[in-house]
Amino acid sequence: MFKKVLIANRGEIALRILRAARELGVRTVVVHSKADADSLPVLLADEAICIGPASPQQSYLNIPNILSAAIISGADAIHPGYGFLAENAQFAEMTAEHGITFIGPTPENMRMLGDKATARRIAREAGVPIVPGTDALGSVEEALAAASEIGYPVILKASAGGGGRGMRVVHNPEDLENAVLQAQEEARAAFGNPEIYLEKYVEEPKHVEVQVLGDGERVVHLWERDCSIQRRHQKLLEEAPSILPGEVREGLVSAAVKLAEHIGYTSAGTLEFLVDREGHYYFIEMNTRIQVEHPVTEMITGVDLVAEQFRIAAGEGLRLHQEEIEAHGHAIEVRINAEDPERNFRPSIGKIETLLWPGGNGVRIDSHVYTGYQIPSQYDSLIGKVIVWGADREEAIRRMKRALAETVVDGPGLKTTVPFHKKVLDNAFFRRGAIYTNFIARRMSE
Ligand code: MV4
Repeated sequence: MFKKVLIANRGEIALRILRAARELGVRTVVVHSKADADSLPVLLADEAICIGPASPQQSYLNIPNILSAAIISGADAIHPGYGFLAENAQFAEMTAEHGITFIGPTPENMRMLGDKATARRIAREAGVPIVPGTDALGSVEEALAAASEIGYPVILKASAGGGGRGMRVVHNPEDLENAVLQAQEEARAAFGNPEIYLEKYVEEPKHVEVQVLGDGERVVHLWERDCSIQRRHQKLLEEAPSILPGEVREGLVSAAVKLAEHIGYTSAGTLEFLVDREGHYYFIEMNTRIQVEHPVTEMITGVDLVAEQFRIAAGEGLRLHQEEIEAHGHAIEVRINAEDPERNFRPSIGKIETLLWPGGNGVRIDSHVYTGYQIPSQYDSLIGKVIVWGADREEAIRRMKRALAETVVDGPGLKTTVPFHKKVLDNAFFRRGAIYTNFIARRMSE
């Protein structure tokens, strides 16, 4: 196992990684920006190193400063968390060049799956269902031909995009030429790569993702999560397992393992699928990182995914076997964001004056905030996650309602997503599992 890990992230995930490291007996170095000098992971770490000013470009994305901090502190591994440098193949490569282990997938894994058109090709090769569509588009004519064969609506996606960025839905052939040109231009501006591809647009799908762990030789799945409850591609509530027939769940997880095995995937990864009303599932993209919503999987399987990332990176191999991974009960996570749901989820920064997290049976809190904490304005607005486990979905919902009723996150002008979550939990469509990617737009807009 490693002696000392550098945690190249902030907020709740920095603390989550720190906790796993402590339990494994690995010393911790937390790097931070000036704005995060009094954050909880910084206060709890064995060592903390300031790597730059508040702006992410100059701190959490500053590769020379992060690598210098790792070398100076004598870290033998770096955990990137999610976001920032987590899916940056070049950063992983540079880390290795300095004799430091990157706790995550190989740079090759990241490059192959980071390009979404390539990820589609790999899925097809592996025999995993993908949405009817194209490889990288060569011309407008090619797009027109493909769309007329597939049928409208279609969706244009940037190969270098992902997570909903750079997508465009097209409903008829008259609009396609302009949409292609605009999508290419947007992709060039946003990602420095104009390449786009086309897919059939799946209407009102469920968004279901499969958690996998691989060691380059073997892959296991840890079942799936439903992440349909999102707003503008920001997930708000996630649960495990999904509300799907057993055969569909079995199909999804075996497709995920097939794809991940096909490329010799290493570390924790998530394969995203769309599931339509008929229960057909289609692979859309793979995330080569630990995800925000990983705790719901940990709650139903009892596996510490971050600790497993450490063990795999340390060369201990995958110790889990598929037969021993059992899913029990139901878990739900809600994201507590410093945002005002009454004002279009506008970020609401401020100081936390009163903080009371829930507790009791089956409740887990992953949060880096404390009483007196000033929420910095430069980063995402996630201030914590409440995760509950119940014997079944009903119990998990009741427990989450109980937990949120105990929760107090208050301060001058501070608003959070807690009241919104309470309404979701009482929504009749949510309660009967009628959740699709349009749930919030369709069922929660008064
Ligand atoms: C789609 C789709 C419908 N059809 N692809 C959005 C996030 C990105 N990972 C892929 N996304 C979508 N891709 C086809 N062919 C609908 C979405 C989508 C969506 C997906 C998951 C969760 C929320 C979503 C909200 C709107 C659209």
